Order: sequence, then C-alpha cells, then structure tokens
Amino acid sequence: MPSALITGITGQDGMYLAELLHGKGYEVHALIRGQNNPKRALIETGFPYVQLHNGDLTDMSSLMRALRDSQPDEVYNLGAISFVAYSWENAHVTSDVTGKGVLNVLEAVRLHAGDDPGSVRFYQASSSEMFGKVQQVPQDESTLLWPRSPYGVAKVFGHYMTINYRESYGMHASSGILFNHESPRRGPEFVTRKVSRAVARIHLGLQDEIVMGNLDAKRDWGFAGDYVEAMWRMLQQDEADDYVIATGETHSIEELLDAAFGHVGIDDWRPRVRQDPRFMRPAEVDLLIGDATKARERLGWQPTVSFRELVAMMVEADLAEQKQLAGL
Ligand code: NDP
Ligand code: GDR
Repeated sequence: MPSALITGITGQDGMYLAELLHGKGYEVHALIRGQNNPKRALIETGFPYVQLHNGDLTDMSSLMRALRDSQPDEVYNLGAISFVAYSWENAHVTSDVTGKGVLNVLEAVRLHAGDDPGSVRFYQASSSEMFGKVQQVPQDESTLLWPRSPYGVAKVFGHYMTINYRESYGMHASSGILFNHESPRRGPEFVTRKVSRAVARIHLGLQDEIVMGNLDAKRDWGFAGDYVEAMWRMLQQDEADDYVIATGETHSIEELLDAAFGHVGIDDWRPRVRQDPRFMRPAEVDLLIGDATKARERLGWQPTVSFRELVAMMVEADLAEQKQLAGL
C-alpha cells in the first residue's frame, strides 16, 4: 500500500486530496498544527482514515518526526498562509510559512531520504499568483514571474527552491502552478465563496447586501476536485517537472456576481453590491488565464467542471448550509 503525507489537510485542497488518495488505496498521513486546532474534529470525523501528525511548517524537527512516523512514498506540500490580502498585513509570517516552509519540507525530505533522494516524491503547491503583473496571455510554464503580493513573492521562493532541490540533489520534486480553484469547501474569505454564501443568504432573506473590493479583476477559476487529480498525476511521472493547471477561460468578478445572483433568479445585482476600499489590494493581479497544454499532453489531465457549473455547485451548497443553520 503506498503511503502519502499531506501538509495543509484542514484546507480545501487537503481534504479533496485525502479523499482522492484514500480512494486509490493509499495510507494517508497528514500534518496538523496547533495545540487546539478548531478543524481537527472536522478531519477526525469526516476523514477518519487520515492519520494525523502534530507539526508546523516552521518547525523543522516536527517535519522530520512526521516523515519518520509516516514513511511516505509521496509528500504533498499544500500548507501555506494562502490568503493574498492577508499577506500584506503579515508579510513576515507569510514569508516564513508560505516561503521558507517549503525549504523546511524539502530539506526534511532530503535528509529523510538519505542516499536515495528520489525515493520520496514531492509536490509543491505553486500558484498563478506568481505571474502577477500581466506579461503574457495566456500564462504558461515559461511566462516570466512578477509577483504582486508578499504571498506571491513567497510562492516564487518555494517554486524555485523546489526546482533547485530537483536540480541539485536529484529529488523527484514537482511544482504545480495551479490557477484559482474553488468548491463548497473554499474558505469564506475568498471571493467565490464570499459571493456564493452571500447570494444564498440574500435569497433566503438573511442578509441585504454584499460588500466587495475590485470587480474588474479576472480569474481562471476551476473546480478543486479536478485540480488535486492533477497533483497526483504529476507525482506518477517518471520525471519530476513543473505544470500549469488551469481551465483556459477567464471571468471577471462582475461575471461571477452575474452567474451567482442569476442562479437564484436575481438579474440586477447592482443594488445588492456595495464596494468598499477596505477590500481593495495595494497591488492587484488584473488578469489570469492559464495555458495547461503541457498538463493535457503529458498528464492526460483536463478540467471537467465549467465556470457556470462551479458557481451553481457553490451556491446550491451554501443554500443548503444556510437553510440548515437558520432552521428553515
Ligand atoms: P487553504 O487556505 O484552504 O489551506 C491552507 C492550509 O495550510 C490549512 O490546512 C492550514 O492549516 C495550513 N497551514 C497554514 N499555516 C501552516 C503552518 N504554519 N504549518 C502547517 N500548516 C499550515 O488553502 P487551499 O487548500 O486553497 O490551497 C492549498 C495550497 O495550494 C496552498 O499552499 C495555496 O497557497 C496553494 N494554492 C491554492 C490555490 C487555490 O486556488 N485554492 C491556487 C494555487 C495555489 P490551519 O487549519 O492550521 O490554518
Ligand atoms: P486570489 O483569490 O487573490 O486570486 O488568490 P481571492 O478569491 O481572494 O481574490 C480573487 C480576486 O477577487 C478580487 N475581489 C475580492 N477578493 C476577496 N477575497 N474579497 C472581496 O471582497 C473581493 N472583491 C474583489 C480580488 O481583488 C482578486 O482580484 C487565490 C488564493 O487561493 C491563493 O492562495 C492562490 O494562490 C490563488 O488564488 C491562485
């Protein structure tokens, strides 16, 4: 039975990946941080097959211990401070976790693997945020990186460190440059979930309006369930490499609002949406659209959920959750 260790198990992707690997017959291990992590119970009850190991990306010895106790064939480094807006206010801790944390995992894997550095396969969760300022459309593996936030800068560090460990030590270390991917498990701080939840609440009469930031930004949004499949496929290749994972379609925040409000029959959403500078960013990533040709050709990967299907899935899930919470 193959064994895998996941960091970031309490996040959106960690949960989908745990399900995928369990379904494929893996023994699934995961790192969990904090003396009283509020999401521990969610993992213990919803994903009982996951074996949890206490540890933190900033604590190298805890990573070494988790590797020793789980003896993984594959390590998926999904843990990060992942909210871009937060990263300006907490640039140092974002650098430590999202940037240097990658180095800690790479180094722990290298030391753990000893004489056979390729024996433990490594996945790094890189991001389209690394492209930042628009240089080329669509963006692919060779597009110049020009990050626009402390989060993006930290991801660039992790990305190049992954490439460096592959080239320096012969590690099987791959980096997935994933564009935005969403689901009903998305954190409520991210724009898609913020909108799907607010639209559900407005439709049920539980809320009047939604307060937003920049409505012009464009993102290439896919479904998280599809994207974790790409992570796994990367680690099944003979050679480690870097891959863009995206749908190849882009939509503005206005189009997201159109689709979400439209799903509950509200065509004119403007009276329900207020903009507030509080949600504007010091520097914006204006346009993301990915070219996943390499992943399609080499991994046989392609997305299965369209933008409209994704928005409908998220609004429907939030309608069900909000009805239950409100006792409707
Ligand atoms: P989430 O924000 O949902 O999850 C982040 C995870 O990281 C949580 O489990 C969190 O645990 C964990 N974490 C945070 N700090 C630490 C730490 N110091 N030590 C150990 N674990 C920590 O992210 P997603 O699931 O959406 O994304 C997964 C990864 O993919 C992230 O690295 C993200 O940056 C990257 N990514 C995501 C994309 C997306 O669109 N979703 C696109 C491209 C890249 P806790 O519960 O303890 O806070
Ligand atoms: P992003 O996702 O920054 O792309 O990073 P987010 O959903 O936070 O923002 C997307 C775009 O929406 C605009 N926006 C708002 N965003 C939020 N959160 N809240 C608002 O009210 C709002 N109004 C407008 C933003 O300005 C932005 O342009 C996500 C994260 O998952 C990263 O970890 C990951 O690396 C990238 O996707 C790819």
